[in-house]
Amino acid sequence: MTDSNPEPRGQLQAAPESFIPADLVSAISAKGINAERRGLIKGAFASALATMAGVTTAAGGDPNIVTLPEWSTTLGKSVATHPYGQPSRYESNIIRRQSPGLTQTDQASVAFTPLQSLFGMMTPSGLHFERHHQGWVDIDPRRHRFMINGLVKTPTVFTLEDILRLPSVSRMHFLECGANTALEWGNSAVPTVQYTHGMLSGSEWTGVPLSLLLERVGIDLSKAKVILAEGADGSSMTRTINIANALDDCLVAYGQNGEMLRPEQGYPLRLVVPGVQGVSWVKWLRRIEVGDAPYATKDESSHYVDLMPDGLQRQYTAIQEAKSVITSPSGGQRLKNSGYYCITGLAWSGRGSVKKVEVSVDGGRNWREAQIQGPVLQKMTTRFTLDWVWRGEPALLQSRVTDSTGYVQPQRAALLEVRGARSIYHNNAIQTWRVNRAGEVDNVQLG
Ligand SMILES: Nc1nc2c(c(=O)[nH]1)N[C@H]1C(S)=C(S)[C@@H](COP(=O)(O)O)O[C@H]1N2
Ligand SMILES: [Mo]
Repeated sequence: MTDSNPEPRGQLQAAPESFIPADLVSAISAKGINAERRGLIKGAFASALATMAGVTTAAGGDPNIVTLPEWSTTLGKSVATHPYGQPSRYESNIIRRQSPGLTQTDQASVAFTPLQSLFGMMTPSGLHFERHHQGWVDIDPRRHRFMINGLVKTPTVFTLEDILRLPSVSRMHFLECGANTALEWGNSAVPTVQYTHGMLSGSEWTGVPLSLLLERVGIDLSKAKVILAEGADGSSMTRTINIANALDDCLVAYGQNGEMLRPEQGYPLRLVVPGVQGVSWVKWLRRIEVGDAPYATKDESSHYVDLMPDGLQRQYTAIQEAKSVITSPSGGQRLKNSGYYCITGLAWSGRGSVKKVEVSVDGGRNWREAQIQGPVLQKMTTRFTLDWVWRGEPALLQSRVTDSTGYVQPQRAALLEVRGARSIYHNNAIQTWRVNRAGEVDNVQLG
């Protein structure tokens, strides 16, 4: 499987020395690169600078600085051209992509987030990954209804207007499909981080706390053990959620990154179940039933179970354990020259927050602590960075997160020892990207 349409930032250029403050160079040295190597780092910066200098001192200078481009000498465009803003047309390769090996039909589909091209901790709404069991649906909000029934005093039907009038909160949380990184259980040749980890996105969600709604309809707390959430699409996708989760931080959400949910994300209502695998975040939410025992629906008895080495299935493994991945440099990218690179990636934990991220450039033999780019939020993606000087030698890049419970992300071999290799879901193993002498980065599995 190769990416026939590589995105524009697939080639990474080392930063020239003049971009790097002297104290940063010494900081890189202080963090484990010894004095004798300092000369090499200087050399690497200098060679990168020389490459650039070649451009700027070419006959007559760089035309891009010497000659004014047309956008500096003509009228700009009217605000009327874009009532709803779009990215620059030069960024048109930064898109969700389908994995040819995975999608069986147009409806039972998944499109992955281009993690290699994104910054910070938030996913732009238009690039949020999509996973539909039976296609996305285009709901008329005036005709949409949401019902709570089961073990409650007053079964109630809400309109969207009813929900919008209630007290709301906005919270940032990651959403990860339980099947994210599924292909890495086997000997994967999935080329890019978009396909290995792109069923992960982070957004600000706005909605009514589910606890408030359950209280309002008079939930029978002496009997209630679970809720069943049901969507209005044709997939009959229903999920049992523990009452503890339901009363904790779940939202009946209508907002995503400051505006109404996108249709692909469940417009006009979806359940937000922080820290829990994506399948429980029921989209196009139309019903919640309060019950006293798990419902064992098709999506929790035959699907979304983990086949263990002893042949037994693990059921209701809902929480997304701590996980991290380097998004740049990552598979499919190329380091054009030796020199300074900022290694960066994302870390997250369904059990709390990110405490520490470590990065190895030698396949896990030595680790250095990465810088965490705050704010660090509960059950939300966290950006990390690490300064690195590539000297043109082969490297094996890995990241490893420790979460607020003290749990450490496992190496692949350690995970396989416990889980076997017959699972689909919940693969949170350390990812390895190999850099060869030519600077090409690919996906490899160690151990
Ligand atoms: N009603 C409904 N809800 C659904 C699904 C679906 O197909 N129908 N897919 C689930 C799965 S498997 C995942 S991973 C998430 C994906 O959410 P997203 O498409 O907003 O990324 O939605 C979940 N909620
Ligand atoms: Mo999913």
